[in-house]
Amino acid sequence: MTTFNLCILLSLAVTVYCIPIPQVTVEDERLAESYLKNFFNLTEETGPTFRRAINPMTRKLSEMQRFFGLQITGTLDADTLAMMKKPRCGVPDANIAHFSTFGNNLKWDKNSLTYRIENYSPDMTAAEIDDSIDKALQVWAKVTPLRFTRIYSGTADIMISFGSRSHGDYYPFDGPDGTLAHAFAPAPGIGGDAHFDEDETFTFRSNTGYVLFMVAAHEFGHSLGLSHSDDPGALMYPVYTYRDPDTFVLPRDDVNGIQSLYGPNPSTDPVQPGPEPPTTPDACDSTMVLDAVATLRGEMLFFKDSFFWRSYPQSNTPQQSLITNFWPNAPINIDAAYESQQLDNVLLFKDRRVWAFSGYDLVHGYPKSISSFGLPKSVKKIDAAFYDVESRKTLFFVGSSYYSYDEAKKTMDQGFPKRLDETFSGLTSKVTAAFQYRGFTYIYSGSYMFEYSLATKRLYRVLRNSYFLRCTNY
Ligand SMILES: [Ca+2]
Ligand SMILES: [Ca+2]
Ligand SMILES: [Ca+2]
Ligand SMILES: [Zn+2]
Ligand SMILES: [Zn+2]
Repeated sequence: MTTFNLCILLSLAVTVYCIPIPQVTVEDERLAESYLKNFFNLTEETGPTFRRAINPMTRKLSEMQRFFGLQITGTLDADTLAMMKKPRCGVPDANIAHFSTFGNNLKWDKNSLTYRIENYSPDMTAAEIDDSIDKALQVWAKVTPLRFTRIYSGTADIMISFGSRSHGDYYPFDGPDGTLAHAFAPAPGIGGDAHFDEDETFTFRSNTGYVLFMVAAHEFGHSLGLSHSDDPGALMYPVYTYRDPDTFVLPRDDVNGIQSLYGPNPSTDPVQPGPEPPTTPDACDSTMVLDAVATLRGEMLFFKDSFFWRSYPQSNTPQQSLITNFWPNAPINIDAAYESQQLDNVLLFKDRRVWAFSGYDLVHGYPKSISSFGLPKSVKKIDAAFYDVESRKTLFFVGSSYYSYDEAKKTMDQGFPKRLDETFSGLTSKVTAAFQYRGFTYIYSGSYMFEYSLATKRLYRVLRNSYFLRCTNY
């Protein structure tokens, strides 16, 4: 986990100081080459190469950048390198699409499958491993006619084992981090089997180490016939993300994928069908109401549900991630966010609480109550917030009024709350998000965005979400 955090910070640092091409070491180049070979089918170059032809490395880098929603540069830039260093599944990212299958309708031709746990990891108790494996299979059984029976000897359809480095197939593991596990598509023999890298530290439910339930649920998707998805909210996204195993619900993209192979669960209770599968917010949805918008070291962050998009000024492909992928301790479905340039922190608000992050780390002493700013106790939540570079004040929007906080003195300014329309002409309904960018102040109300200059107190334009958060369907 440490390396993971470190390299993300590295990518941030590079963005901050605007170094266009990071120092790429020989080691990084070697990593990139093996990553593209393993996961994007990069083949060794043979025969004559022509100077003008597109270098296969460039082509595969672009393919990978497209899959992960990174800026497509075709070069080994900092964000691409950071993505390559994230812990992930060992199965290649063969097809570029939302949920995908292995092709040729590769699936089990029976709905009753057997599984066997061949050995245990010392990381967890046997009971915890049994429970994690069982729950991971039930994730898929809940939404399909598939049923799983455990056997204790002989050969099961899904043989489950822990091993390190060379472990009996042609796909050796790589030591700590990197590849966490891999599994084989439905077929006799090794088909359907799932292997876990014993050099990882697996856990039952803590967010230090890798939650075995999450890794196993993903691998069993492969065992049943699913390939990787480019939907960052999908369980079948190739990169590991911590999620709370107690509240996990299989996302919509994965439900669609597995049901395209096996159909729905015939025994789902039509009256109480269980929680609705979560869907990933779509930047192309023009009616979307963002939860919050903030800047972070020159980038723009757009928050919605469990997700946020990062948008780099020089790029028009915003990258979508789970909030917890960046800040494992952060809340989701937040109310407001702003960047404190004084402290170099980003602050996230939800209900009466505020979290401050420095880079990717929760600042000591947080979460705190929002009354620590001096807001009256009657304020139960903040609708939006932004930091005004000119006056060094942070404005907090609450209902039809707003408060002003002095970042330097750390006190609330006198004479507030003020009515919204005293300062922001034309703004008649509730503020949903706000931020400042390149001298202009953007106040969101629903899916509309009002562009103001605080210096001239003028409303310039009324824009749509898509002005900054570009829809990049291709
Ligand atoms: Ca098998
Ligand atoms: Ca590994
Ligand atoms: Ca909001
Ligand atoms: Zn996978
Ligand atoms: Zn293996």
